[in-house]
Amino acid sequence: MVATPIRVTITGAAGQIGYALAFRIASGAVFGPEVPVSLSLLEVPQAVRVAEGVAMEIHDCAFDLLTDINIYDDPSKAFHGANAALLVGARPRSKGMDRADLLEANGGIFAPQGKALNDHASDDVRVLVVGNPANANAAIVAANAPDIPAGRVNAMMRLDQNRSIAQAAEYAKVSTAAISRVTVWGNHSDTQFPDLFHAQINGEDTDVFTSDMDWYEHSFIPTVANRGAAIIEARGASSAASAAAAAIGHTREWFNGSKPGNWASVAMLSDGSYGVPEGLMCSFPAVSKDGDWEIVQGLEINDIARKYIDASLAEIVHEREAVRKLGFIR
Ligand code: NAX
Repeated sequence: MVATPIRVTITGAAGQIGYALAFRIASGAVFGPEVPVSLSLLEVPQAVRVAEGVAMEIHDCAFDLLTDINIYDDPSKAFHGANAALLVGARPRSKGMDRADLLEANGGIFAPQGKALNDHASDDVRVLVVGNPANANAAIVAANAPDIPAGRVNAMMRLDQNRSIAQAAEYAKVSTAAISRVTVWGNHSDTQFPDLFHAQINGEDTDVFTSDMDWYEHSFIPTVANRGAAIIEARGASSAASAAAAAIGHTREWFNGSKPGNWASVAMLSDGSYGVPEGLMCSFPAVSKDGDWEIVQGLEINDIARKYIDASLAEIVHEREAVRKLGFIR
């Protein structure tokens, strides 16, 4: 019997992350070698032609798992029947734009996309927001999609987590595979807090990282927080393949479950855990079980971690108030 294809919508598919993402999803990198994939690409009208070029190349890969690929400039059509939606397309900050302008421009994208997801996606849709400002955009999607269960709209923190793991592994002189339980709390911005207090090496608790707080606070945290800027400076363009790999890692774990004993960083609406006010789009350590994330409970948050988490929370609250003033959430 041929399995029913999973319907995946990628927005901003003509952009650089979209280009790095679509081929890998079509090849089975997220849903595995047994699950056929039907791809929908959403773009703005002026980029539809570029998306057509991307689709031609995907077609030319003759992927065994790809059943069909369709391009849209209308969210209600692009999200029709979607089981997974990766919201990558966003409005970047241009010259002269301040933070409020940026939030307003993106609210104009993510509020209608949230409504379209609410009305047209499959009942089991899972939505990952990659486009920045990711937490604010995800909060706008969630507010405009009341029928989608709260935990099923996430903002992507996985790239920050992967960057943290890579830096930690280099410091400890172990492979990245040896590192687990490294997660990032808060906002996808430079206030994020990469948490090494619960890190493990080869499945064992370790103080390798936290016994050198000078390295932790003055080298590791700024390196992770500023990695995106360092890549732009070196490459002349922002992270693309690593962002796509992060979106794939997040979505694969969401659909297929977490590795036993390991945790993921997931920005989702707070349920009040760890003193994070209910309804804030904040990243927590989480595990995926039966297709849903559960926040890891009972972790000790020491004074140092609390200081960083609270600073990031203050920024999320500030952004939420700005978005509320603009009328995108209540
Ligand atoms: P690009 O500018 O290359 O591509 C964005 C694409 O989105 C363009 O093709 C554009 O036409 C399209 N788009 C714009 N508005 C749209 C709409 N309303 N509907 C559908 N498509 C629309 O950017 P790229 O480098 O691919 O980055 C995409 C987004 O990811 C940016 O907002 C970027 O800041 C964000 N990132 C988020 C990361 C994260 O960890 N959460 C890391 C990487 C990245 O910086």
